[in-house]
Amino acid sequence: METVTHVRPATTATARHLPLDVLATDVLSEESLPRAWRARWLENPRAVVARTEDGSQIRADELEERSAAVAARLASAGLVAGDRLILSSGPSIDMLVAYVAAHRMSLVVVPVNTAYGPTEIRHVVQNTTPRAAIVDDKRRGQLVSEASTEPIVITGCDVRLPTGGGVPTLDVADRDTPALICHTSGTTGAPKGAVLTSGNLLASAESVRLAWRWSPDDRLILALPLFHLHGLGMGINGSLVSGASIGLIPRFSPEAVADAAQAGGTMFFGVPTMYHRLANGPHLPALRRLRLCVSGSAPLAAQLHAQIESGCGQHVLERYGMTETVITISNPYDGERKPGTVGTPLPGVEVRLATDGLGGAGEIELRGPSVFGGYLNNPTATAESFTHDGWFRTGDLGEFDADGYLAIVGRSKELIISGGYNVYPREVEEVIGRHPAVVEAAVAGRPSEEWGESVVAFVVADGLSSDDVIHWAAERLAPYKRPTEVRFVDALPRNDLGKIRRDQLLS
Ligand code: MLC
Ligand code: AMP
Repeated sequence: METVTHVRPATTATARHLPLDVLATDVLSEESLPRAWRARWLENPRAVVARTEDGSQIRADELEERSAAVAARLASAGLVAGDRLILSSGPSIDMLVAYVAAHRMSLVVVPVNTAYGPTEIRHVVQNTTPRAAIVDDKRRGQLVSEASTEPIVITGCDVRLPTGGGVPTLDVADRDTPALICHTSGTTGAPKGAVLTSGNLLASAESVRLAWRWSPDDRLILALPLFHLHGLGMGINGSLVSGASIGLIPRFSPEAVADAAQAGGTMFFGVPTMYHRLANGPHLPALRRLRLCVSGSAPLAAQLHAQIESGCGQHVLERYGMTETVITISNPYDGERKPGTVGTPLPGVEVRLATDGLGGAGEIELRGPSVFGGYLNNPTATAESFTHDGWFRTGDLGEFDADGYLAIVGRSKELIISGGYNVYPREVEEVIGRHPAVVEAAVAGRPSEEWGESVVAFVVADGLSSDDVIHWAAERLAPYKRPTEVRFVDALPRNDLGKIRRDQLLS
């Protein structure tokens, strides 16, 4: 059947997100992240930009000065604008300074999950050929070094490198300057590096700043990891362009979030698993004090939404995003926040659905200033991820309701989301399939109240136990990717072409 598309005009939907006193906006007026950040620092140099649980903090003027000093040390070590820099660290003020320094001197930051092992690290290093890595763990530094075929500078987050060489030019990035490469599988295949420009990141941060009325008075409770776009692109970039302050929580727990709320936090951003844990423990009422609670990265069950509302009065604002597009669709700050929907397009974003010609659900396609330009060294995958007329294909299926709110109703891509982390079935299948006693293996996501989905492996093998399979996977994959359950089967379901029917595994 012929495919037609239903276009939702950006103008009306966008208008819902803008404050009443904002008639029109250019989310790219400040050109790049460093220029927008610097403008905020100059407006209020004494403002506290970030604080940690142990009481340490950094002011705007200190961040400006310290990031310039770190940039000078990186330049002395030979790094120049455009070089790629791996950043793999738990949240800390030093890590924030290093991140800001990298953007100020136009390096391209490559965030790496701190739970990655040798194989995962090798893939990222080989794909991005970084000139330097800033890591908070010696062993991880060693893995990066071993994976690199070129000389590479490895340093801790305090960046204790000698000074005295070249002084880099700072804050000259423009909207087209590559700023971040995040790894994701997109709709198919092995992890690819999505290249986001400073303009992409600024546009997204500015649009959520406006839409969520983010102000210098805000204090964000940030317990997300800082190697994905939720924590980094929304939490850090959004706070810095708003002139707000960030309360860094290195390890999520409901208690730590409640303490931060009691200590003056105004906003909390989390994945549904975090809300599930808050809602099923004694700390939920502490959220009542907050101005705004936002959920994203995976679907927030309508039932959990209701449970939170009845437990602490918060109408959680659910939004939608993706590595390749940053945050694009959101429920409104003012107006109805509808459970089970992700809302309407943010300023500057256009959304359409590729349907089968009958209307209803279809693949979500996006266009806008935060949508990336392509994958690193992969023109084929880049071409496949855009339509012939330039819209990005998300691989998510959506449906609009009568008010123009979008509901995510499924995925056309092969992806399991566990606790907000993406697990690509093929990566896990390949690892299990390499076990000498395994004939074949397939992986699917089992619905889970706490995790959203949990990884289940279906294995054809003789003489293996579940523990053997889990142990084998655990030694080769980050912990969140390993199966939580193994089912031994005689054969895997296949279609006429011999392709595994993942959709039939759990039925
Ligand atoms: C941890 N574990 C997980 C897991 N996280 N297993 C499956 N899925 C996960 N997400 C493992 C641990 O290693 C541990 O293994 C065991 O599960 C229990 O650990 P825990 O202590 O209970 O979990 P915890 O460490 O508290 O982590 C839970 C969590 C974390 C929810 C805080 O998963 C998390 O920070 N998720 C956020 C991910 C995120 O930021 N996604 C954004 C992607 S960007 P063991 O063996 O040690 O017991 C994106 C775009 C967008 O998607 O729109 O935002
Ligand atoms: P990532 O590639 O890690 O950026 O993950 C992006 C994917 O997370 C999207 O393509 C969606 O499948 C999913 N996602 C993000 N936010 C939501 C949400 N609010 N509801 C449902 N799925 C979401």
